[in-house]
Amino acid sequence: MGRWWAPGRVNLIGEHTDYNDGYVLPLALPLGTTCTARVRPDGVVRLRSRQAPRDAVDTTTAALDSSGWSGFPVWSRYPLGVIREFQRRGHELPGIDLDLDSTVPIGAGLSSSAALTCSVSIALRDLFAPTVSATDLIDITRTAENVYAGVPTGALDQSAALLCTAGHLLFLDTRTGASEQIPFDLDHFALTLLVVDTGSPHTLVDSEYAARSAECAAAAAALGVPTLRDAPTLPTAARLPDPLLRRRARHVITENARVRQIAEQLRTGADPRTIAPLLTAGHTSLRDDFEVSAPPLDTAVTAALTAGAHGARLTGAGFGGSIIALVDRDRVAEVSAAIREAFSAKAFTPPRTFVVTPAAGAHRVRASTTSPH
Ligand code: GAF
Repeated sequence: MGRWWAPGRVNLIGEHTDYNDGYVLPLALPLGTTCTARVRPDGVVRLRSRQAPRDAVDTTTAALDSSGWSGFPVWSRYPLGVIREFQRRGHELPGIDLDLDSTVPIGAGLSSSAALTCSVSIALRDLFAPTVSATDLIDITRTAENVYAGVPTGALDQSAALLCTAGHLLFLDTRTGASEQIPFDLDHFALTLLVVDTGSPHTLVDSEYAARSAECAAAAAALGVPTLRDAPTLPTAARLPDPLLRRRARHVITENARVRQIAEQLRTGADPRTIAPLLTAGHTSLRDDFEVSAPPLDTAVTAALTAGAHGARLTGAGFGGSIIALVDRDRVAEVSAAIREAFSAKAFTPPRTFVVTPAAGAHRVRASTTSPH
């Protein structure tokens, strides 16, 4: 028996770039999923989740072929997909009990699903397949999400959960897999990163996300390039006759440039206040060109900026979920209160605000510790 833990994430910048072979810059949250695993010899797979106590799953390793999964609750397709992918890659699993417990809010755009799949994947690696590499784990967990849960995501969330390190941003080129840990010590500059979970469900996320992915592929095809990563300049996008595809391409091209510029500035130890306008520009681009924002997200960003945040933007897929704001340490209470008031004035669900510092990526929890950190 053992316990493993994997984090949720916020993405500082680089949204909807991963499935276009572009750049991302996430950090791991101190919130995550704990997976307690026990090997069993009888081929039985038992899944329990504290967040879905009535949806227990009892099946067998033999039953996990990729068809006929409709009887499994949606949440369980993520861990079952991971188990199935290990099997498909030739790793024999005798049977297992998995008890799962998460502190990542579900539907908040903070990547609760990658925290789930990645905690399970490192448990299975350590128990059954020690030679499986980090790159393989990213592939396995992304496949669990794409094929078994049916969400056509890129690799941002899984890479963040598996590769992030405490105190750092992960600068990742999703095409090559090349990554770099960039120190991100906001405290040194008397700054904080405020996360605002707007509490608005991202209901359209599956259908709209798939639509954005298809639009980006169509824009790349119209430009005659493999992906929008290969259309690196705005004049290139301007050649697109369809205004919708032009806007989608413009977002991806400018967002990739923002990620690289922010990484460049932070790498040299610049005051993070200098990147703040790029964060806000990222939000504007997601709102106007990529059209994935929503009224609670825009309200939170505007209220944060008006109350003195240096920069703010939605994080994750959008359509609801969370924003992040770069805020002076001594103004967090004021900015949080301003957001709450703006939500109250519009009769939105009260938001949940919290401050984060970059946490560790996925790891085994030592038996002697009571906390995963
Ligand atoms: C979701 C997806 F899972 C990621 O792959 C990424 O595309 C993100 O939305 C948007 O940047 O979190």
